[in-house]
Amino acid sequence: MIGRRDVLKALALGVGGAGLSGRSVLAGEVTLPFGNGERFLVAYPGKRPLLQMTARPPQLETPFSVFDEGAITPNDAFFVRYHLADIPTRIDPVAFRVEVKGHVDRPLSLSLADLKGMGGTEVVAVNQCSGNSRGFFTPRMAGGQLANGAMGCARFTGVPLKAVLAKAGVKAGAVQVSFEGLDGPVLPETPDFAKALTLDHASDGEVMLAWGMNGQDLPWLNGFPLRLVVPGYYGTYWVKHLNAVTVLDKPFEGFWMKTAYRIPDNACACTEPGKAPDKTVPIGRLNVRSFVTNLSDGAQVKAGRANLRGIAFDGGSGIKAVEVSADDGQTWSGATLGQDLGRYAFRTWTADLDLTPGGHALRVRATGNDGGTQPMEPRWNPAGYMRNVVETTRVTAA
Ligand SMILES: Nc1nc2c(c(=O)[nH]1)N[C@H]1C(S)=C(S)[C@@H](COP(=O)(O)O)O[C@H]1N2
Ligand SMILES: [Mo]
Repeated sequence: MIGRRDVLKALALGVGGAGLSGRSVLAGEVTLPFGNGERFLVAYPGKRPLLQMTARPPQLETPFSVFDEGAITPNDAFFVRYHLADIPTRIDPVAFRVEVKGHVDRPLSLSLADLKGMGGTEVVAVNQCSGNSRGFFTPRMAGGQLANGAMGCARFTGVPLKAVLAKAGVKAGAVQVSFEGLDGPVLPETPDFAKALTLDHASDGEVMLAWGMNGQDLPWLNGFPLRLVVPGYYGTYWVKHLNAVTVLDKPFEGFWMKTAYRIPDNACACTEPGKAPDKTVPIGRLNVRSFVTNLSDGAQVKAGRANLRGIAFDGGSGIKAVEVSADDGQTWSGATLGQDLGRYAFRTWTADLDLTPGGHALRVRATGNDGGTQPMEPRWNPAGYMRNVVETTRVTAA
């Protein structure tokens, strides 16, 4: 059934999409607190001004102040990450199909209407790029020099991948499921972006094919009209513009699993700075992090009682506790946790601290229900992934 609204939408997105880069609007400039940190603030279609890391493909970071607005990151502020420059600029949501194929009994070609007919489920989950905060590492490494804005938390609506796989009928002997989107490389030598999950993970009932984000269609640059949502896992698995789901009877060997997005195979996922690891494994779950959102580094504050506010999250065990320190981690006091939007979501917190006149290194540390916590010193690895050091906010009270 083709509704009038759908037709209008296809046209509007087609026109907007065709001029995607041409339509971006320069709205200012900011300097991130590390070398080569100069960024233009650019408004892309459907987005408020965001920090542009690259223009082709668009890679946009969320201004950190947005995280002080609450646990849900607004669609127009949500960060954007692409690997390949040939991103889709025209998609007809009525003609769109996702193919479910490979080691299945009944290959499927599903429209958005087919998927929506399978019922909507929701999850509030954090999408964070593996390289979020990479720009703060020393020694520095190659890769996108991101501050802390390559993360966001949204309410996603979709259908469990489990239900889609059941409809197709997974054949005995299947081991993994791979995922591809509509974007592609500009040069034929560049490997197309594709990711894979084990069949067990793909069938856990939580991995989702999502069409909705915060009650609206997915923003174009966040994967319209369909993306994979892998709660608790790094953004690299959250394939955008998802148009192919392939059940495999042997492990996936593609570049983006076999070569890229791998971490040292040890408990800290780290190496001695400058050293390569002996052995690597694909990156997996988010580690635990926390941030102060209402005070920025270098702020001047009034001496006396200070109210701190922030967010915390982990890979899905849920936040058990947040603590703050006004003396660079010598003494700690507990914060009060805000509303629980689920174990994959940002958890807001507040805390009061007494600040004597003078300089203070404020620290914030979260602990997950699984006992995971944050290190006082950053852990280094050659790709600059998974930074989760206890953050420091230096303020002067007067
Ligand atoms: N099709 C497609 N999906 C993709 C990517 C991509 O390059 N192409 N990048 C991945 C990476 S590395 C991240 S961090 C997330 C970012 O999601 P966002 O752009 O919606 O914030 O998308 C993932 N999905
Ligand atoms: Mo990423």
